[in-house]
Amino acid sequence: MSYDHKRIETKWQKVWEENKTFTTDAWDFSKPKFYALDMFPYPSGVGLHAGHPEGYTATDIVSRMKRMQGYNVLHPMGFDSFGLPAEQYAIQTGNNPNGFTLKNIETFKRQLKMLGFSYDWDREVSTCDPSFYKWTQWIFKQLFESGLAKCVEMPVNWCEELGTVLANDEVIDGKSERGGYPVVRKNMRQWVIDIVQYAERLLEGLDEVDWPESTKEMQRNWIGKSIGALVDFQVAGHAEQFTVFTTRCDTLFGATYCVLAPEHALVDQITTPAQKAAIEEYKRQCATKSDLERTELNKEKTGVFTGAYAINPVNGKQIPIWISDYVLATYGTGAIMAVPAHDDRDYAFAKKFGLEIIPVLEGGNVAEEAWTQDGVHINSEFLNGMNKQDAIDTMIQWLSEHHCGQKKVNYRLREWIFARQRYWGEPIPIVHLDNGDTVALSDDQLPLLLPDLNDYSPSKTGASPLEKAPDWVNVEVNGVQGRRETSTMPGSAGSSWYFLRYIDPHNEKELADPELLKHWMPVDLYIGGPEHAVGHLLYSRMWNNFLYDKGVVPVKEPFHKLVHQGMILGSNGIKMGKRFPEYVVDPNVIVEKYGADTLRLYEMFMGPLEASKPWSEKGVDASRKWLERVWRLVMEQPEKVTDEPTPQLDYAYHFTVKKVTEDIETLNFNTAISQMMIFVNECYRAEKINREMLLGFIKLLSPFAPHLGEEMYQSLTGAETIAYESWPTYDEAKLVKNETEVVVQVNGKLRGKFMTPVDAGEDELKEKALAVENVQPFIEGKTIRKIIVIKGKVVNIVAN
Ligand code: ANZ
Repeated sequence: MSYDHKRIETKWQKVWEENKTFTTDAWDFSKPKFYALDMFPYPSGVGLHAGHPEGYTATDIVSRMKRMQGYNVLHPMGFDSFGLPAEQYAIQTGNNPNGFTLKNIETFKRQLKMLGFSYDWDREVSTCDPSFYKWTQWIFKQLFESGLAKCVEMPVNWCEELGTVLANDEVIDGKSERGGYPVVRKNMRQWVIDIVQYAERLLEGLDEVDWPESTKEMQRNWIGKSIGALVDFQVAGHAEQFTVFTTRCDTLFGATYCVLAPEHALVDQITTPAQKAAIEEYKRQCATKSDLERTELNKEKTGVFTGAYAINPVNGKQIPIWISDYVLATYGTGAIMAVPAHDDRDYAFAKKFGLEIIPVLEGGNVAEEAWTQDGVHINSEFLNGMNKQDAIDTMIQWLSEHHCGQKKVNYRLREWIFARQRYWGEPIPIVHLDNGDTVALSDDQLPLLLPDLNDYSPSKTGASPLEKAPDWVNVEVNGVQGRRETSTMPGSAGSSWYFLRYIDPHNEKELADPELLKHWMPVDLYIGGPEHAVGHLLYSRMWNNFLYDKGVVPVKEPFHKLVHQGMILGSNGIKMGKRFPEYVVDPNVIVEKYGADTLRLYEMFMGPLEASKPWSEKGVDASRKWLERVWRLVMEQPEKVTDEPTPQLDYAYHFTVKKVTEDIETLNFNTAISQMMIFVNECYRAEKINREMLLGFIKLLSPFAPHLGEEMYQSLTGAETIAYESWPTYDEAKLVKNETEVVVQVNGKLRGKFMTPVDAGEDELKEKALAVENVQPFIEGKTIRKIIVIKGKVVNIVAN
């Protein structure tokens, strides 16, 4: 019988499903635990793409090996099912996005099952399912009650086309990440989560985890810790003062003007009548620019004088106050002291507008450019002669003593905007009472379900579609009338904690049983795309740290080891996706034609897991051919299999067991496959194969090609499943190569070969070479002129 992938794969998927082969008893603490997690997919309308199986196969291989090694493995899957695409569909069709989402989830599930992943489907979660989002709302409530979730007036990224506010990581070059629509800054009342409170913890935690260094570095940069000082400036002739954040308070004597962000609250109050029109016009222009555009170093500096002056606290000098877009409202205090002699942006600005430049550090030539390196302080009274660090310390001391400043650690990390003016998300379980109070729903009112609507579209003014359900919006709490919060949570809400729910997905009393959480957390291996490096992977760390503080989860860091799979590129090396439909590889088509085992094997053989790799149909074909070769070896040559030892395969077998085991552990799947290929070649060459070795090899292969593994194993042993058979072990003693193969040439042509101890001497090799059966006819009746021996490799007989 030839290798019929359709028959085998359908058969085993049915067996696994019917026998619940991969159901995990989470309460079985008798074995060591292993939690292998995939980043769950967003169930889009188009189904799986070729990129999904890559990471999913990797965790599946590890999970399957770990089970065979005696671990109790938790390997779940679910769906990140709230979000914009389903919502856009709802707006276009007037249907509730729920139905569309459920249909997509069914498609995804069918495809995931078709690929033979060993998920425990009894643990499936879906973030849009009320039994799940009840707990998302519950966590939000804890954050609210801890003062970490709050409603504040703040500048936000407003996308009119999508009718919603976007997080910083969803805005690229002033356009929405999804759809590429223009995004402007606008002040709005927003729910935010004060992730900045966790900035220091999030930095510290990075030292504990086994993550790619590049991802840790991205998180560090995103958090952007900066140690500096706050300095207060009085506005001349006004009662008001403003505060600047500076990392160089030692240069205060060189501050010759101040700049407020155009959105700074003080601008309108201090602007003189003469400057009013110019200031207004400038503010309007700035609203359309992204932070990135605004702070770009090389761009022409722009700005407008407010007409007001600030008093430099250190010398009482009056210096002009400007506004400019190079100062961001959202960083530091939204105001700076400008030291043009020692800062490039300030220098360019001062040059353009003819502002004073006073050097306070030795070195450089301020007539030409800013001096941004270190130097001894000059023109700075009590700092003169000091180096940078001493001067900073002295100045902070001076500022504190004079009550006009203090040391300050600042983070680039912003509050996490936690609201969307959209329908398809978790309702925020909050009521704004008519008496001015803002209250959370009581636990027994959770989940707060979404109402059905006739029209799901957002409004261009920023009002949520939920406003269209007055029966839902208007409520009474303890006799007080109020209105429900109508914005919904962002897409990142459910994904910030889903890994906890898998551990105890049907618990109705708690988010998960504390004892189970204690046993199963942290996740041992988490695989997913690098695009989540600063979004999801930072948010979920914050929630987990918060839940740790609340005593809900047992560890601070949720993901012990993290790996990003590389991108699968089109065969021309271009990223596959919507823009290049001709290069999109549909996993359905590959599975139909070649089988899931071939697809899995191929995606693991393409190259290192973390590298980007071009797709090649030839490569798929070659993977399939190799599986057929394995099939023939195991299934079509019964006479080759023996219970006797086959010492010539000892080395190859034991080395293969060692290599494949270690390579799976370190996720070097491509080299594991190469080694299995070498072993199969050895088996073809050998006359006989010991049965135990053959079974051991099938076990090694089974995590990669599980259907084929099951089928071959069953036909040799009658076993019901290979999934919990014990993983092969190797004998260290057999890893010493004591036999080697020597080839024999006659007049340079290959004529035969023989096995010999690695340390055999020259005479022994010559003698053996001459005795090889196949060599005989080529030397018969000839005179042997010379025999050249390369030890352990070749014997060349020269004869005529
Ligand atoms: C005076 C000064 C003198 C500065 C000097 C630098 C060099 P990091 O390290 O990134 O935290 N700054 C502060 N708030 C800002 C805002 N909202 N928008 C734009 N720039 C802002 O940078 C801190 C420095 O960036 C601060 O120190 C401030 O300029 C500027 F020789 O103050 B400095």
